[in-house]
Amino acid sequence: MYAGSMSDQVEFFRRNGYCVLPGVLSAAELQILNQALDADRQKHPALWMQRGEGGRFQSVSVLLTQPAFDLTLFHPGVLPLVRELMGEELCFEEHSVMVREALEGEPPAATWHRDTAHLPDHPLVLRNISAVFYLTNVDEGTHCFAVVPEDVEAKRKLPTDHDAVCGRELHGRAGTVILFNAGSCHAGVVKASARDRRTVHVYYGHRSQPFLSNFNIVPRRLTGHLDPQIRNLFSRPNLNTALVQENFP
Ligand SMILES: O=C(O)CCC(=O)C(=O)O
Repeated sequence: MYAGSMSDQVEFFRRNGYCVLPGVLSAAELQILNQALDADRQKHPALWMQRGEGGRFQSVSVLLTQPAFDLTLFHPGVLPLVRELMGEELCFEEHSVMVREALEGEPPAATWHRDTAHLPDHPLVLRNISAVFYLTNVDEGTHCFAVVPEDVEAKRKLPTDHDAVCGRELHGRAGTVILFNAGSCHAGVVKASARDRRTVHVYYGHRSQPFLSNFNIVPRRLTGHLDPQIRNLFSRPNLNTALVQENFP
């Protein structure tokens, strides 16, 4: 079930730079994605980068190996709101899947940061938006995503500080999606936890802006998708994807 109407979510996002969408993924979708994640870590361990932080593993390659993850790129419970917030120039930027493993003992300090700059001329000063899909339950006792709320007026001053005094931990059941302005200060907060936390991270941007990163190669089933609305999401490829398309027609 979604909390509130789309206009409530837009207003909350305007005042805070993020919003929480509970119950987006069904039990069946969660099962498919968790199984695909397990299969991928088993089959392609070399693609899961160990990124420190007490057991952070992340793959930017699952679009190549596990098409099940396509549903996180244009989920009907997420994409219409993303389009409403971003506008019609919306395009895909980046996709990754992360596991933060269970951890005994002292957790590392959170690394607060902003992923991108803001876009001064946009109504929400929103250059890039990120959707974080929780594939496992996230609560006080698990690793979690946390964000510093910031309203549009504050964002118009184009802040760059990493002040996390007011950081807010966002908890939710598996299937919850967090949408946040990637220019907001945020962190993964690691806890001493008996459970791992699994997430999918999708970034979107504007076609008129330079691409955000060069991590992914987007497969042809997406760049050539039969649905023009979906195909359009992939119409401003990053350099890796453009080179593959150009040199391997
Ligand atoms: O682990 C998390 O929830 C946050 C990760 C993060 O900050 C990032 O990918 O930029």
